[in-house]
Amino acid sequence: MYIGSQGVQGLHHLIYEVVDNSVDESLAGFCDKIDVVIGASGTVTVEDNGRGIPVDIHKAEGISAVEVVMTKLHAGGKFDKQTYKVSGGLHGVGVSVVNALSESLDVEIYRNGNVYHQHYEKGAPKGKLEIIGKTKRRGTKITFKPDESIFETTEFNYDVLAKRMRELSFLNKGVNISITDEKTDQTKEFLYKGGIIEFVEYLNRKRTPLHKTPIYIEGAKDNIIVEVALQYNDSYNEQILTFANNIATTEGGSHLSGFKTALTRTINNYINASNLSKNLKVKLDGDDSREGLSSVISIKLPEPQFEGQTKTKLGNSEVRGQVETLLYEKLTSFLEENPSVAKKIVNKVVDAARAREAARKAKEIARKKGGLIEGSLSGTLADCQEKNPHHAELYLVEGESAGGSAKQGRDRRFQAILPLKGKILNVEKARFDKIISSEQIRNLVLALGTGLGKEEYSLEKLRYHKVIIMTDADVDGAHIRTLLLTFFYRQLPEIIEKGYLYIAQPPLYRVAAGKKETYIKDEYRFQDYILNRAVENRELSSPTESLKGQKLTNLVKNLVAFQNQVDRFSRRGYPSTLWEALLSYISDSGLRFSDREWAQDLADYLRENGQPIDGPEFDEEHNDYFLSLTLAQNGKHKTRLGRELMKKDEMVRLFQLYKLLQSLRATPYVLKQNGREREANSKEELLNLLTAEGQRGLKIQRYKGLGEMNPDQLWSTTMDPETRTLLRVQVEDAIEADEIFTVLMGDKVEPRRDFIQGNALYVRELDI
Ligand code: 0RA
Repeated sequence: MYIGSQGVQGLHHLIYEVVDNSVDESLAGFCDKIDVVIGASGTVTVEDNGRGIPVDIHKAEGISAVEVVMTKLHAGGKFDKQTYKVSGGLHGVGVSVVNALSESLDVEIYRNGNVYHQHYEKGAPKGKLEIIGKTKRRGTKITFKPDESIFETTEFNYDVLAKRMRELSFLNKGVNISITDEKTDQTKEFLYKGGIIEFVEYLNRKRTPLHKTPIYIEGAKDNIIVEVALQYNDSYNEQILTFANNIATTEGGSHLSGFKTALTRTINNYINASNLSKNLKVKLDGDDSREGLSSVISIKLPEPQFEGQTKTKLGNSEVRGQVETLLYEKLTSFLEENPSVAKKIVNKVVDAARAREAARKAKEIARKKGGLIEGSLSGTLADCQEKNPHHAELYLVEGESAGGSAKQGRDRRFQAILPLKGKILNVEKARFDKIISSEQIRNLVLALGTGLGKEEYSLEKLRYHKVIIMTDADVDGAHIRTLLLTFFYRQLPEIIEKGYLYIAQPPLYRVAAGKKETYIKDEYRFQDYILNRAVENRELSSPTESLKGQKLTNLVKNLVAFQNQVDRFSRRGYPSTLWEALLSYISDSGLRFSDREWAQDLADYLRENGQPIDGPEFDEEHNDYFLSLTLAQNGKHKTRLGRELMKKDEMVRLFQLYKLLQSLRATPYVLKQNGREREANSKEELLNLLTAEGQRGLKIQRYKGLGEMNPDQLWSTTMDPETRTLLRVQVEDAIEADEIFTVLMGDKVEPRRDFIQGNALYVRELDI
């Protein structure tokens, strides 16, 4: 496989590959805008404002240059080797591989005053490169749909992609990169004129930096370009991100070791040269010089060698010395020229060395008490019989009473229970010596078996490969869960990385109809349950049709899907009344945006129906007409209503659903049951009516505490492997995660308040 894997990573690489070509175009100085859009049903569009892929006939091949780029392996972007191709993706395979792995691909090029278009399927051109319109701009737009028969999944992960796009714009200063997910309506735009200096400021922006601006060092030698930015903050965490040719080298490598050596050496020298060293009773080690350090190292080199387990370790040995020398020289002069900054850094480092010494002593005391590995567990853990960690589970349960229920309800053969007494220590605000003197943490670490801290910790000793956090669905539960997540993320990150950490999902609802009670996991299933009840023994009539039973069930399903889509459009500012008018018009007369009269009639019809429509206007890039629609948000923003919108997957789907809802074309709708009749006059009203009817006679309880369940219920709803749902904790975006932990658990109040206010809208229900 050229793209690395058929899993989600390989899928993402398709996007990276295409984007890399645009980034190359920007490195060459011709492009400063790249837009990535994930379509609602699996397409991806990458558009840039570069020179546009050449369209002339390629002499050797006898076909257009675009077609060569799109179909020949390793043709990549550029033909001339002179161009220094820096990004080139992890495998640098070129767009032709993306094309070959795509069900369909469309390329549009804006060049020579023309718009060119060509369509491909599974890598093969279907038709020639054609001129479809006129334009004044330049650039390339590639839309592809990954082949479902090749990839295990075709679901893109927005957060992962957004993280990568942000990274790319930090690493390539001045390029504006945006990413939009039309499935979830998320969008982000990145532009960093300061490059990696801003990257470091970003890493530290929720922290308190020790010096105002990051230290920036750059240099180039033998075709290798080195850039380093660093800034200390008052936390105890080290965050160093390294890149080679825009690729994250998470396993480090020669650039990182050169950096570390130089940093320690420079600071040591500085301390020795001043008279500070007399007051310092302990010797510095490398870790001390990196406490509270945020840094980005980015290097660009002609032939990177990637090694290591995940091929993310830079191998080129010549880089080590180069980074080391450059950093040593420039950092030494920086410290000499900026004594006040130097003083702050040195104080921080000396402080770290002293704290390390204190932690060592605290550990010794802890060890005398039995240590963090062999110590006794003060009787709280109810262990399981299973000794093989693969099959053993540990539940971390909030509160003694839920802990008691869990102990009774569990399967003792493989499930261990550790009840937690109230809140655990917030490790974000504590240094290591304090962490290991906490009783709760000692118990937790003893139960896990791994030990803690550099010298002692070992993942092999972990006694359970499922560690499951089980807390109440209220504010306290969320707080305890966050404290535990903070602990694992900061102190035992490998448990998360290996996928051993889970969150239990107690049911959200208990509904009782008479004596029959049911537990329901989530909102989605709750809605399903209610609507199923709503259609039982009921009949729905419209002026044209009457439905019941399975037909009615199907209709309601489609209605929910239709309404969900309408809601999503509404959130983007489209009027919710637009669709009924638009879809009924086009289901009668078809889609003919190249026909001026048709477009004029459509505009008139929509205006008659109260829609804020302008146009039609002519689109010379595509030789057709479009209308303009004013979006509800602040009444200013306009969008095009034309061929492009109607071709979108989500529009196609909405239209399909509309057709499946033919029986609802005329109003009013009447819902009947045993002579009871209720009326609705729109699809939206009908859905509200069904929801209300479905809840009649039900006792609905939204669940709060685990304590509300007896041991049997706890077992069958939350702990039984056959029926339970567990959420696996994954860190999709380490930078974002770091930031959230810093904000939520750190000691700056301001950013925490902003975070809470900013996210309050996303909280559906808050039980206090
Ligand atoms: C070959 C040559 C030139 C540009 C490109 C390819 C190019 C490829 C891609 C892929 C996505 N966006 C792109 N933008 C440009 C140079 C063309 C010239 O000299 O005008």
